[in-house]
Amino acid sequence: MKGITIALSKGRIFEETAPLLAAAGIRAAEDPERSRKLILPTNRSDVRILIVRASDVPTYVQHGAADLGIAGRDVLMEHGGAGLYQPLDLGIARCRMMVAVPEGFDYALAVKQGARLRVATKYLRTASEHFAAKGVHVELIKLYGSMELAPLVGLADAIVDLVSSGNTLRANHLVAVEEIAPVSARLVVNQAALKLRRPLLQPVIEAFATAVRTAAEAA
Ligand code: PRT
Ligand code: MG
Repeated sequence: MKGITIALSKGRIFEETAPLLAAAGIRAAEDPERSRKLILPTNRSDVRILIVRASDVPTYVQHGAADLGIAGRDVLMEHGGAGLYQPLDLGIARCRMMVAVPEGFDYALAVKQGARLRVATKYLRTASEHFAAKGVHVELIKLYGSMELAPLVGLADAIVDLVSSGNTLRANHLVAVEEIAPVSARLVVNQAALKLRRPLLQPVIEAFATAVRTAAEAA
């Protein structure tokens, strides 16, 4: 494909990206929430959108199956970023990567006593780097979703997960005890594609940058 391929996930990333795409003059021909198509044409004949799982976006871009993609910093920290140029923080899909424990669990004391914490998460790399840097011994338990359940049923002492409103933690009697990183969505670009096809890709990247600046000024 000679044109531009953009990898996006449905849900909050697509919803919050649509206005930025529109500002760059790109509109999906179909709503990905309704369509079952995985390759969406756009109003521009030279631009198409791939609908992929959020955690798969960096993989598509790294291997050049997509030129551009939008992925949360959480996903990029796990992926590691190889082969990806990350020119822009889009400031959307904001949340925080946190350590959380059941209400009443004395996390500070457990850490101080050098206890070996069982931590459930889908973010193995991020969690392992975080606790290693603190010198805390952990047994990481890999889950694929609903981490909040694990401490409630004795599978783990703590979780590492994303928190935005805090409602999910509250509803499950958990409290956040440590912030690992603030998270927002980033534009990622295949490094080789940017070198070889800069005239095609650069205007789109710049249109995104302008849209992000305009949104920040309006806020
Ligand atoms: O859903 P799927 O398994 O396909 O993948 P995904 O969960 O990675 O994708 P998606 O679309 O749910 O999230 C895409 C991106 O949105 C993530 O990679 C984050 O960068 C970003 N984002 C922003 C969030 C949240 N906010 C968020 N609150 N992703 C997930 N959550 C979840 C969180 O894991 C927790 O279970 O929402 C719950 C907490 O929300 P509050 O509001 O109750 O605190
Ligand atoms: Mg999800």
